[in-house]
Amino acid sequence: MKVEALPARAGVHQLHNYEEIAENFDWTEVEKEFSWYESGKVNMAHEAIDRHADSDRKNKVALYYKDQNRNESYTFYQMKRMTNRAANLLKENSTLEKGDRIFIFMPRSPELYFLMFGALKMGLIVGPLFEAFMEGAIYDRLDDSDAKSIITTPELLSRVPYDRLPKLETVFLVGEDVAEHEGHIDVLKHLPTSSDKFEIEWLDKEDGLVLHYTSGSTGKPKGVLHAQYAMVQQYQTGKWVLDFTETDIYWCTADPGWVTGTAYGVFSPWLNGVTTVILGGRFSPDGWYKAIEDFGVTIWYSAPTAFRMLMGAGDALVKEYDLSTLRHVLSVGEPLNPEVVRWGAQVFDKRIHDTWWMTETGAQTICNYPSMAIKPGSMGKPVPGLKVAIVDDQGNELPPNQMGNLAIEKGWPAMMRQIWNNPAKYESYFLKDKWYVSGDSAYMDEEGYFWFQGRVDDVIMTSGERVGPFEVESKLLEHPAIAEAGVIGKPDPVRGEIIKAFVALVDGYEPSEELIEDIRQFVKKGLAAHAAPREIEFKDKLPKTRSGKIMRRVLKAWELDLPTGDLSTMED
Ligand code: 6R9
Repeated sequence: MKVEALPARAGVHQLHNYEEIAENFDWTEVEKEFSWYESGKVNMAHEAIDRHADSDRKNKVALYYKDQNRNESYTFYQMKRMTNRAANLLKENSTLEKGDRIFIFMPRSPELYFLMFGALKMGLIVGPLFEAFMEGAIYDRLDDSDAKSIITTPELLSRVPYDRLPKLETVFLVGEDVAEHEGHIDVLKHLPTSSDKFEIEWLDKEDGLVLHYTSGSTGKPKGVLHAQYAMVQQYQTGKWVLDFTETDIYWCTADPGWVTGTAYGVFSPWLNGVTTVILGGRFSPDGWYKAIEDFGVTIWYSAPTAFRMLMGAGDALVKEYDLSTLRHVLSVGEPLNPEVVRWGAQVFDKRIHDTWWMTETGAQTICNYPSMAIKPGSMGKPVPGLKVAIVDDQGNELPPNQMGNLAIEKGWPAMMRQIWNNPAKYESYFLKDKWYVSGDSAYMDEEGYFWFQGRVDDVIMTSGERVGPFEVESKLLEHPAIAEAGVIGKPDPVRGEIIKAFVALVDGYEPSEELIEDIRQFVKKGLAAHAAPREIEFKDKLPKTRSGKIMRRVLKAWELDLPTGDLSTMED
């Protein structure tokens, strides 16, 4: 697919000379922006909060928080005091020390962020968990990482199997009715009386920061460990990609259980001293548009599933809100369907800028920069200072337009530093001791733009034709009756594989043989005959991760009657 480049957006000051910067970029230039460049004393919480609290940004709002019951704001100075209180509370009520693992398992709230940064001030490694996790998922993560502590709520406590976790010493409980006893600490009781002065634990730039568990296509979830040094890339991409300026109001919709919710929910904006909005509670189209209007959001970072759900809620709803403050909209997590891009341009008058990265990369990697011409459907170009290439299975670089493994040259600032407890697994990601192999397949065009094709293990081979499930799903979504679509290859004795689509219908449509035929013809005409699904099955809902990715491996397991594997990241 060859699409004309769109013109660059006017008036943006960063990365106008992408080619030149990308050619010679040296990350030590960015290191100089941090106080540790001189002092050697590193701590994310200092750079993200205290540094601003001790500067002209002291009374600038760091956090706007809103949910059904609360609507609060905290300046950088207030964040410094609250995170100091949290750090003291954690320290005084446990044996926690630098490098110990503490998990956070609770719904979004200001306290979640006080405690997360309080833990970072103590030099702990923080493991964020989705609140939807059930007991098995909690057990696997805490057990694998020998966690010493967890922060949760009385409502979620029953899912923490502390009797089976001998290393788990302290449970911090955030809620109203807390039965405090040995090892169970009532956070809201102690927080107001804890000292608001705290001596930060100084770290080395290679010391641990966050531990995000993520599930692969097989096996148990693995713990991806990031170092403090990730802040260098998280900070700089905030400028280049998110286009942060001093007056922006930024909203990243991701939960901190997903890497996007830590790296770009709080780290990147706060490293840049930018005001951040956190919305609690569940997704609702009205609630989301209202948040943009109420807070005057200027930069909005979300995900394709969310955009698709907003699209499904209809254009009339958009018109009920004043979204005129929005100046930059971005997406991550899944391929951004051209249909969604067209819709965004139409209703927000903004092109949605796609960004590609993954838990393991720790920060944005391939992006559409605001100042660069974009090709809809392309993930964009590599972040300057990173070398990204398409390689074959032996690690040889492939020429433009050839599909292969999307790989990144080892050693970028935010690269994961370990798979917890599993060095062999960590090593297995690298080819020729040079390339980190992402597991995604893609190609690069002559102009250096990267095009996503699929997860390597999801690509379908049907009658000798290679079909990316994403392409078919995108086409299916354009059909008026289809709300969600997931496509897999189903083994077939004749064709190798056939394409099977699982679809959820828009309200008001009913499954029928005619509809199946209509959908098939729609894909045939719109895409290609060989890409039309031979089988179409209707579902009320498709299996998705908490971060919105359609779980094709679950569809495949259903289809083939195989065990579904680890489902801990699945939406409830
Ligand atoms: C940040 C995050 C990583 C996987 C990645 C890829 C998919 C992410 C994408 C995209 C197409 C994009 N992915 N961004 N696919 N276009 N712009 O999502 O991390 O949860 O680890 O997922 O998500 O398949 O390999 P993570």
